Amino acid sequence: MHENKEKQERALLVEVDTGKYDVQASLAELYELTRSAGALPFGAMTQKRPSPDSATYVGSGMMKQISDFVKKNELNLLIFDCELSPTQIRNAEQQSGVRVIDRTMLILDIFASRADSRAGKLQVELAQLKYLLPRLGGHGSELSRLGGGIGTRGPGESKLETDRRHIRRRIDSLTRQLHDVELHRSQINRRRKKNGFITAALVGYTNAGKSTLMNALTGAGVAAENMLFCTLDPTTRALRLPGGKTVMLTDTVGLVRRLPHHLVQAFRSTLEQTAQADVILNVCDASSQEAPAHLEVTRKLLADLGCEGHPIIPVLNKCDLIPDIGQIPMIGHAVRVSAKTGEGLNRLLSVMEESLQTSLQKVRLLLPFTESGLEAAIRQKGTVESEEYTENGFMLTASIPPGLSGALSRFMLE
Ligand SMILES: Nc1nc2c(ncn2[C@@H]2O[C@H](COP(=O)(O)OP(=O)(O)OP(=O)(O)O)[C@@H](O)[C@H]2O)c(=O)[nH]1
Ligand SMILES: [Mg+2]
Repeated sequence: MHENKEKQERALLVEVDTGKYDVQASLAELYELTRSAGALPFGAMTQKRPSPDSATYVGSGMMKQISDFVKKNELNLLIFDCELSPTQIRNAEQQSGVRVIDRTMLILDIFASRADSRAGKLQVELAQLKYLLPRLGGHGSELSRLGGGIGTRGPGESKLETDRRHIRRRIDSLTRQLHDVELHRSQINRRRKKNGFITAALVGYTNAGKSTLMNALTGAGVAAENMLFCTLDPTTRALRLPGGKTVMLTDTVGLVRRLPHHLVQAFRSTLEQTAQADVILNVCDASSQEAPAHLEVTRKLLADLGCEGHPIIPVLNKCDLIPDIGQIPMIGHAVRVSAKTGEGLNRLLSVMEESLQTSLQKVRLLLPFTESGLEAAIRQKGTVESEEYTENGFMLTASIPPGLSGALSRFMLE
């Protein structure tokens, strides 16, 4: 695994404001990301320009200011809030005299240090190599910057070709291994579904309190900390709803704005599984100004992953941090909770139960006698209104949750 473990680095954050996104919010997030990666965010500089400079991203005058600031304050890292080209990295490093990384490398680095499971490690390494491959220029400081032992000095052209081939082979091998791991996971998932478990998932921005909520609801003992991307690997625990139904609740990887494309790709299967849950809890930090935006970004991502018809419950967490109830943002039918004090958790469970009930879809099915597992699943997760034996199987009229409709679609009548 490629990991950067050095003594604490002192970083200057660099932002170019082209008017395309909210610079203040993005910088605040970059600050937290830097801290979570173990570096000290010493300061930030922002430049307004219509578009980034092709040579150094910021303009040359700004680059001079940055270099002076770096020297004066003895900083040793520049973090640009964007994706840089190899040329921009090289130029900025030459002019500033310190190491330069971009937002994507920073996030990949955090993921690398957090990845714990086999799948997590494969996913992160794959994202790192895919990011690296097109950036292997002729100057070749990129390989050494990851300290991955693939190649450490500036390679000549033929060395570079060997590195490229090596990386492509590794990407192929990682993709294959990941495919196997995912296959295994989806089998477990399917078995859970067949066994009639209702599934629920916690999604939302990193640091929203998903793992804390998971622990409060199930006593799972998942690590929860004030740092970004604390959780990478999904954890599933049983949870009993007041009406007696058991739900399998999954805690999973958090999001940030402008999540690097390769990471979304690498974690796609994890996220897709989340989107297939019977009920989804979209958790946000109610004490953040950004709460409504975070809920919306998450909702969009879930829609992209194909969660139509699956109920999504917006959850405003950390309400204990807001002394005045009037200050808590009103967002649709969001449930207000505090995972820390336990406030609102009972109500959350009732809302989960209600939405599971109302999301049921009435269907008529002809189920072959061999599908007794599915029949059991229908009884546990939904309700059977009428049944009849026929020559070809059970004829059922039932209400089923969205999570079952995929498995049952081939047996539905009309
Ligand atoms: N005051 C307060 N703090 C909370 C609450 N819930 C979580 N926290 C804190 O928020 C921080 C992040 O909590 P986590 O549960 O790790 O957040 P997460 O959403 O799992 O984060 P990632 O795994 O990084 O995606 C921790 O320091 C928690 O103690 C809450 O209801 N109130
Ligand atoms: Mg977590």
